[in-house]
Amino acid sequence: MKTKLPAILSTRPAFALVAAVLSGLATHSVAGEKSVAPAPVVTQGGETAMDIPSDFHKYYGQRVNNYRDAERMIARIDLDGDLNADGVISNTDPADGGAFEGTPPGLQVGVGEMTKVVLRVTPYRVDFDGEVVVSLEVAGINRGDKTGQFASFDDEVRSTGRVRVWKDPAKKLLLLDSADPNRRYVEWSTQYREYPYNLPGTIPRVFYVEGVKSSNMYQGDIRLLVSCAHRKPGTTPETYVESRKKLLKSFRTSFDHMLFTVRPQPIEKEYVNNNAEGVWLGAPAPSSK
Ligand SMILES: [Ca+2]
Repeated sequence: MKTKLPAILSTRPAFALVAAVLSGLATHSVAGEKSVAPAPVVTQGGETAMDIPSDFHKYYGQRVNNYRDAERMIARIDLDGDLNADGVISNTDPADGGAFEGTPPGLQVGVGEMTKVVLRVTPYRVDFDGEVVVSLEVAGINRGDKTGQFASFDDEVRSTGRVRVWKDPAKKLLLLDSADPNRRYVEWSTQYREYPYNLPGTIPRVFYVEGVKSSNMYQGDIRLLVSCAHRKPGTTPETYVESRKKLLKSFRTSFDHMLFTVRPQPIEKEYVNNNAEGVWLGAPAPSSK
């Protein structure tokens, strides 16, 4: 398994770069320590099929010429978080988005800590019948296997970190729990006649990701996926979950994802605005050095 890593990692430069840095750190710490209690081995792991959007929707990979065919999407959807841990979620700062969202470790949250994530939906069209469905789902990634899949749900829960996703910072409304098979998917839908005008009241603009159990094998072992899709009239939410993955659709499903790593403790932050936007909750106050 380990001998395959370099080949897998070299398929994406960002992976290779991060892996090189991490392996350097690992070597250094091993050389300097003797009698430290064995800590969980958290490594970069390999890139998996779950790091590529085509695992979610085949249209992405098969219709190359339509890759940027925005006209076939109902809306653009975008997840943003404070990946560089400075207390600000910036849609224009490359350090808060782009490749960093999909490269381990992704967004790092400590056990007992919560971080705000922003969901942006940009409507493209209004000329359709049916509903617009925005979904949010969580899954663990097996970085020891190219498919990213685990043999069983129990295996996944045992092997990965655990997050809960809340709609509010007071933790009153739970949206997702990666370790609860009944709380891995949540959706919001809106009728075409109202869309996009009722968007702010229907679809959450922000939510909060809480670290519950640390990632004990691989970094970036939790994936949060958002999608925006068209649901035809007459489709029930029950049949929709499977039917949404099929190829023949009136509109393309748009999606975005972000990787998470849960650390045993929160990482130290260097806030540029004293966390004025409440991006981090439950994190220790930054040191005054
Ligand atoms: Ca930031």
